[in-house]
Amino acid sequence: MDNKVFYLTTPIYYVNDVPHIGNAYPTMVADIVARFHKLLGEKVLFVTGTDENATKVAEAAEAEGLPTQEFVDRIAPAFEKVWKDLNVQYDDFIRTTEPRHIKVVQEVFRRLRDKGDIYKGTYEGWYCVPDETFFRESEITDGLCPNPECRRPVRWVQEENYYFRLSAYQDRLLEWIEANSDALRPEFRKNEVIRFIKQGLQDMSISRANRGWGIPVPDDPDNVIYVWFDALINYLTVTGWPDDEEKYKKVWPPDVQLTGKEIFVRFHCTLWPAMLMGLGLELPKQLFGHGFWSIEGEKISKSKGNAISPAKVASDLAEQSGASRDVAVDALRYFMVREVPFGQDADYSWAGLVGRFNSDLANDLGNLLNRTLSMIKSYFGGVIPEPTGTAEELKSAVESTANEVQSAFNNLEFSRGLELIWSIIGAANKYIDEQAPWRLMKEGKQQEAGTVLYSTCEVARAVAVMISPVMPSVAREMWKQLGNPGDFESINWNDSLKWGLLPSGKAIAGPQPIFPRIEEKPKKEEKPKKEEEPEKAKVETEQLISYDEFKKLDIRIAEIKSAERVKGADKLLQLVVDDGEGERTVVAGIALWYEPESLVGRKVVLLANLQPAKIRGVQSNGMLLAADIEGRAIILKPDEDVPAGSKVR
Ligand code: ME8
Repeated sequence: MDNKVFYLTTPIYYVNDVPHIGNAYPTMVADIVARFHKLLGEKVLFVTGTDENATKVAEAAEAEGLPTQEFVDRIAPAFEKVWKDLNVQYDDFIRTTEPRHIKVVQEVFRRLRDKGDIYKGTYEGWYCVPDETFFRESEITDGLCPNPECRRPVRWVQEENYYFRLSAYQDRLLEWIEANSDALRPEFRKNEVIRFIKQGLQDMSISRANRGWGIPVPDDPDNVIYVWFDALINYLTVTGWPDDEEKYKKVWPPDVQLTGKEIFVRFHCTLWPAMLMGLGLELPKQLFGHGFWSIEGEKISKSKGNAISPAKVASDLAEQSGASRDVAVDALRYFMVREVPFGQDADYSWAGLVGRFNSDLANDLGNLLNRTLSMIKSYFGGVIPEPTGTAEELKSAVESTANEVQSAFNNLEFSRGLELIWSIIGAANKYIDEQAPWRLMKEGKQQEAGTVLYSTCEVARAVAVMISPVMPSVAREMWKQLGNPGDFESINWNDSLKWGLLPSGKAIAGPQPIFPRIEEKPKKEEKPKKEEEPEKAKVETEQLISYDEFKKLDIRIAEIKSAERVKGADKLLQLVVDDGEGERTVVAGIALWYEPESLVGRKVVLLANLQPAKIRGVQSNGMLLAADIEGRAIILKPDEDVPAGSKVR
């Protein structure tokens, strides 16, 4: 259907605690998916919310000494605040204590009871309160919850309850999975679902004795509806079902439902579709069970005190880098979807985050924009030059990659999509190095230099469009620095990714680095190990240096802090570098091939204990190491981002 709204959901979170980086994950991912579909020109309904009727929520309130309603009213806004802090723009936020939800849950209950799918019986069994789940006798060992993420003691519960006739849906569920190959993803979790269903489904207890918290069973207020039965219905409530038929028709069924792996199999892929079958409603197009984040190799848990708040990570990143908070938030969003293919487990570490920030964002993306804009400033007075030709290799890279990125994002393959975008950034950086606009300028080829810089601006513009779902604030800032080539609010994947839309002749401001690098202190020097005596070389030693002589060389990584031309010397640049211990001046003969501004922030290899020498009146304290290709100097750089001061051995 043409005007079908793209409907996307996250799990709704228990309000027994404020959100940590793990709960933030599916919400951030959903925001990326929502923004991507909006960028494709689709109408989107992106919903998240809070699950408030659980026993564990009531217990958390009791522990705080607060009435449950007051407690949930206090925590639910904390979720909304975190989402706002992470630049998450949902379209609806549902709380399961809202009247609109209570009404729909009772309606579903009534319909299924009238139809015979819900009946009354006595329940006896093992119940895990933290997971709000019943388990089979065969699943319990040592009296502990079988969920590996939980492993807390289960309780024996005996109650007269209402049951949902889940067993009746076993075959239909398997048929549905078989007939819809994309409905459950990733594939390996789909296989888990099939195994689980094939083991045999039992009817499920879906009510509890009313202890003052929960949605009352219609016409039987001594009982409340089981929290999972209630919570899943939130996905229906927000569509306006059954009263707002117009809205419901536009929205239903969900296009993508994201859930963590622990609630994927038995709730989202078994109970939920069976409930919908019972109601005679269409099933979700896709349910995706994502992986879990650990922190520095440890499971996230309150008792370990490692439940980091995403807002705190973003503030730390902003503080340590000097980037704006919005940029830091974007960097966290980028990190979380770039680190592993969506679906797999991942590990968070500060070092991992900083590594991505420095290498992918500062060195690759930031550098592309900064060096392009700073050369436009120096060579073209800050006016975007008119291209005289087309950089075909960049144009076709952008156009073909944009299609691949689109299908990757469509398929929730974010890390692959970003990798593809980064391949274009790499190609553009390489293109600048090879075309060397600074040399073209020296040779009086201003038009050619203009074409090169126009082309790399175009790449930056296309990159801004493509990364905008993941890093909306960064994309906006890049857009601004590129002189606002069109209204950012109305960018669109199909139209904005055509080559050549950047208007030339427009004045732009100079570059303002978006991602200032984060300097990690070099690790303390390890005590030098006792060197093994090298075997006496038997070869001719005249041309060779001894190991002892080599050891005298102090070669290390340094970071260029500033760079300027040496007056009256075409080939020389005067650089101030940080060698890990302090700053020093080095003169390097690279001015023909490197634009001073483009060097700032780069890591280079420095021979630090060369005798100082005066070159054209400037004292040089050391030497930058470079490869010599037919007289052209190509400076060396470490393969990965390493701190200034690291020794080269
Ligand atoms: O289960 N890594 O709510 P919940 C990745 N209310 N994702 C994580 C995570 C981690 N370490 N920890 C939590 C509930 N999550 C029910 C859901 S839906 C109708 C009802 C994410 O507050 C993951 O998506 O325990 C998981 O499924 C969700 O938070 C569970 O949140």
